[in-house]
Amino acid sequence: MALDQSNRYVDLNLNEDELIADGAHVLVAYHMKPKPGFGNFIETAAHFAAESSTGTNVEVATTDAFTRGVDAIVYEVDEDKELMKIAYPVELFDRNITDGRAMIASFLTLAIGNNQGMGDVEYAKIHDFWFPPEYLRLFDGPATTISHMWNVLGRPHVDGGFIVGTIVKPKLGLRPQPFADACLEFWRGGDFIKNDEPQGNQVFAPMKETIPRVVEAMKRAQDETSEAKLFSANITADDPFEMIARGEYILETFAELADHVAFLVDGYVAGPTAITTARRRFPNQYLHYHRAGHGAVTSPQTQRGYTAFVHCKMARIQGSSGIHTGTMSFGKMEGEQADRAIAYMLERDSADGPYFHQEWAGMNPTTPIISGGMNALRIPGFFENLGHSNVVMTAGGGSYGHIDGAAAGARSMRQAEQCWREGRDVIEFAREHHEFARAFESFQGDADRLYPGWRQKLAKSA
Ligand code: RUB
Repeated sequence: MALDQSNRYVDLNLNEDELIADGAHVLVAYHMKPKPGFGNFIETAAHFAAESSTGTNVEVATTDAFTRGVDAIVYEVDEDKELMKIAYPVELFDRNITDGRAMIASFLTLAIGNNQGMGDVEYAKIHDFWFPPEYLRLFDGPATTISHMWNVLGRPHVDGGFIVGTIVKPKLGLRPQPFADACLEFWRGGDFIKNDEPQGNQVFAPMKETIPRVVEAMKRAQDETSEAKLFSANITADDPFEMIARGEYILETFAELADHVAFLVDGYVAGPTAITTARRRFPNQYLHYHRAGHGAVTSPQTQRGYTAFVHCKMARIQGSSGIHTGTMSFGKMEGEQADRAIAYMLERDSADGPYFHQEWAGMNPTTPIISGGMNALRIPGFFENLGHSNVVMTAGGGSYGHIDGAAAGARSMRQAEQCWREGRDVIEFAREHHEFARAFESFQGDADRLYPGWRQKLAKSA
């Protein structure tokens, strides 16, 4: 049986409203379950708070009065709901020696560090957290926002609307020219292309051969359509210097089109160092946080780690201009309609999480990037659920899988958003919009599921 530390690390008299008004603590809400055969809920929670702040599994002689003043304290528990809330004094978190700023790595190391492997904890997962204003403002936040892209596209910088995007598919296996050709084809109908997250500098598609051809494709697409086009280039690497080298090469190669470039960083696998490298070294570029791998800790099937909501909220704090938020059950990845709360937490200045209300105090917003199995047929329902379309949507299969090619796929997505925005009947709208109608032929499984009887209804009008 572990040492009972609840006298020191638990204080159920602490009041959450007062903690928030005082602004001296970071608050974290976990779902936690003690391992059978060890301590009860309170004892385990106390050990958890100890291990996540000033303590360990035994008393240590070096603890002094100051140390006790920065203990993390369990202030609320509900064993039936497996809920445990912990207040972490802000002083616990590491600051940069260069500029005194805060870092998400330190938050993670404490709030979701050693506690993930404790022998007396069956599992624990962060479901929400709250940063006080004085701590929040020590983080970078986004430098550029979706307004930057709307400006480049020549749209209003507020409510500039839907950005139609894709992911170059196949995921891997295109050589430089076929890759650039795939870009050109999509850009004939769409706005924004991102590298698929593993695409970078493969030997069969070296960056220094691929990027110049992408620039040519962008110029040609812009000439043909008289519209601006955007490209999100993957600069992810283990080594920050490699990321910088890639970023500089890409900007130099796009030259006068450099503001049409976003930088994609695989922020879950490469971590906060990679995000911060891009945020600080390239503050003029739109920072596109891709989250491949996050399901290992965020999946609803995983009882450890943190939720997708928590992950996305951290991405805004770190300075991501946009992050993938999932498709809220309308695409191919896990998710539910209520995940729209993730989008609201990213875009608003004041928003509710599952446990805490966060005031962002003017920190720039982060764009929800909607991706994963989307196509035109899924779009009207998606926007109905979200309530607005000021987002980037990237559909790989939904574009390159369109029966008439990627340009038609892009147009079908734009039409689908228009259909929702104008509140039109989907079948009637399809009768007047060829590419949207052809999306029914292209994605017949979705058509049957979402619009039963579509074949007869569309044929009737033909
Ligand atoms: C999209 C794709 C992306 C996912 C990642 O391709 O596979 O990597 O968006 O998921 P397609 P998420 O459009 O062909 O499905 O966006 O949830 O992080």
